[in-house]
Amino acid sequence: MVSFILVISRGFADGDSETKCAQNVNIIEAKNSPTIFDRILDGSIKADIVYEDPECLAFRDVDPQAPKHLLVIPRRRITMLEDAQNTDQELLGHLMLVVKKVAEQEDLTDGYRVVINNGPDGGQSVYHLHIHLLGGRQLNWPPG
Ligand code: DGP
Repeated sequence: MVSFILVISRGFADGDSETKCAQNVNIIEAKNSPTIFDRILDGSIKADIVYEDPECLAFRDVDPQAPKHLLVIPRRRITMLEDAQNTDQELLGHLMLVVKKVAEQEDLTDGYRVVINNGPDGGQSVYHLHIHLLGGRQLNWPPG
């Protein structure tokens, strides 16, 4: 009986580690490939840009999850939050202040939500760090 349970649980563990392994390969590939945001930054793909400065860009999300859904991205690529370094501190602080500025610009006077998706479990799909700014409706908690 004990060995039966061990076999079953080992089976699940192997399945899990295979999935994690495939995810890691995908992340390495994603981190080493250009992203769609590079093309927005170089102007080869159009975006509805609402703010820009020498450090960053803010534009409307192509697949909005709220009446107002914007993305703030650094021009210099950091693939994901977990790859940020101490030397990125000033840039990260700047991005947060730009989020605040864009929220004011978009008249989000009743509040808003700021989200960074990190990695597969966080739902990150574009491996160029970006901050989601969502507002214009009551947002639910917890998020899905
Ligand atoms: P995330 O899942 O956190 O990696 O969010 C990536 C977001 O990027 C997602 O909400 C959709 C948005 N997005 C993807 N491709 C484009 C695009 O070509 N243009 C714009 N404006 N947004 C995009």
